Amino acid sequence: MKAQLDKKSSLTIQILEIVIWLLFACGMFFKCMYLQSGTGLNTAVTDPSINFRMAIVTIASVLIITGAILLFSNKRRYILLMIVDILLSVLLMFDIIYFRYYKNVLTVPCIAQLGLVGSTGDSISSLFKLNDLVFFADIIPLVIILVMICLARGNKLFVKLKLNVRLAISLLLIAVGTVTMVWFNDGIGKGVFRFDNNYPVKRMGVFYSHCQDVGQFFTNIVFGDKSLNDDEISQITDFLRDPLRNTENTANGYTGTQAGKNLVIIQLEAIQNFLLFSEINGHEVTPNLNRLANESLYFKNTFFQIAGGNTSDAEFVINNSLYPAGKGSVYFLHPSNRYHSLPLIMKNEGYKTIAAHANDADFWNRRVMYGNIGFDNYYIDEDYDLDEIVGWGLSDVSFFRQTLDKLKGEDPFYAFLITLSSHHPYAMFNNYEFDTGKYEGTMMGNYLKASHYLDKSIGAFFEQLKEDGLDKDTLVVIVGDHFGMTKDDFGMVADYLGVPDNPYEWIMNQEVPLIIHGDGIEPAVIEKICAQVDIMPTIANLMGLDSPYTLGKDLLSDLEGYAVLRDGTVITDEYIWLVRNDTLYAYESGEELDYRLFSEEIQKFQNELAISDLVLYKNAFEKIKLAD
Ligand code: GP9
Ligand code: MN
Repeated sequence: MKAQLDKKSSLTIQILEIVIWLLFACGMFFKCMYLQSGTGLNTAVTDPSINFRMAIVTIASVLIITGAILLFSNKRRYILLMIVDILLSVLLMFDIIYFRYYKNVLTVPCIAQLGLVGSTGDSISSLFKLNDLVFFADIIPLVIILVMICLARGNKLFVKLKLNVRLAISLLLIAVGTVTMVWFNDGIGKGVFRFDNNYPVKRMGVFYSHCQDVGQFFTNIVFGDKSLNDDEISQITDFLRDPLRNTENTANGYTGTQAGKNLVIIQLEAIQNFLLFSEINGHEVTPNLNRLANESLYFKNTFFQIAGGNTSDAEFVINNSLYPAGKGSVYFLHPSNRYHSLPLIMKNEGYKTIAAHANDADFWNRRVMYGNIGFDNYYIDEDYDLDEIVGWGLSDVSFFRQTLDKLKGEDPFYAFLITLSSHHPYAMFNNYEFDTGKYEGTMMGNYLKASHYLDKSIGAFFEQLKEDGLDKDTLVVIVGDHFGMTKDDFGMVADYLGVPDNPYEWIMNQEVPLIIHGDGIEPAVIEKICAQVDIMPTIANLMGLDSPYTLGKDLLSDLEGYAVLRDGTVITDEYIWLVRNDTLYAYESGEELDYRLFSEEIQKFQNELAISDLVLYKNAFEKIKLAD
């Protein structure tokens, strides 16, 4: 009788053991599928079998993980299973939350900087969806089965598997998984996709992508060879010395016309260009920016170029005319490189250089970076009287008022001012008085309100600039840092603009306002494709300064306009290569074109990213000096 019971319970235990592994492996697979479909990364594009392919590589990677855990004996096997399950589930959940804002899964540089970028709690919770709890749906059944095994075994929480059985199963799983992964690994990261962080996820699944990212972090950043070979040196110098880009050849009617003036760059938080000249219920959302655009040089097709460093990436691109790092924030990754920044150039001209942002000094590692790129002073929250709080901190109105007071008597100065109030998710503007009609109470409505508020602060800034007698002697550049409405919320933007909600309209609207306002500058609307990387050489030209180490181009020269985004997307007045959708669109009509038509030209444009990466990863400006 006892023997029979033992036999029965041992069978139950074996079945339960199998159920555990199936639950773990199937659970992981479905979690990956939830992530991959929830992010839209599995949409069939060039390769129509992409969904099938993603499923197979995901199964393969889950087999490898499962096989590796099975290598461990007895109790350790279960403990490890639970730890791995929980850790991977947390990782996948943060992947999807992060993706909803940044449109990339997490990378090591991003994880490393997470603890350092506080105050993002509201944004994170606004991106979390209840469905995301699915990542933990298997935990309770797993615990129940473990308890059942434990009870059936007379309180012993493990099943002894013979070493040879364990080894055989686990090596089989690892071998099948590895062979499949190798089979499917067809040279990812080459050609027109090589800068797209999502490409490895699409081709090889999310776990492979994380492993590749960890490998790249150690090989490029931690143990990377910082020496430059001759080929790398000439790649950089040939590009910078291109006679077409040489200041002497690109001198134009604007060259030096603003020389000697103060310079103020205002970087607007999360303001997209579609807001300008738009109306809701008959009211302009940005009346002050509209007026300024009409009175100034208004570059109406300017694309932002940020990556994982958001505001700080925009600051970096604008002040250095280099691209940000492909992953993470360049402010955290390369804060002590040698740069030929705008503040350093201005400083050499005898300007006082000031950065101001009424926020924590160490957010985005600004304190370290600003010191290195030549800002004499950096005004932070502690330097202001926090007399009016909006959202994250000091209101933009008060920020501008107090900053202008600080600038009195400092001229000639270069002041780089970063606004803060209009920060995602805009919920604090819910009760702000600006009628947003049918969008009232929605993210879109609050975004319109936040933008209206910021616009009001810009109006007040210009009034005070005039009152202080600085308006004639100051060149003011206004530029947005990045998107305000995430890609997932583009439906509301499309509705607001009355355009279809599709990837072409989305990319066409990833533009920020760029306005250059200065006494004596004739107003003009510039239609050419512009990018944030072009701002520094344009300002340098207007102020009559040399900026030979810039990757951007003077927007007032005859050079053709184009924008290269950090993921390898290329925009010209002819086409848009939208890398994340693997689609080439005609710029004007949005008609789909065969990307092979332009793939060589696209790669030529993308090469600027490779050059910028060399400058960052190898600290190349420490080693390269262009001949005078
Ligand atoms: C913090 C603020 C952050 O100082 O600039 O902006 P973000 O990068 O989150 O847009
Ligand atoms: Mn920002």
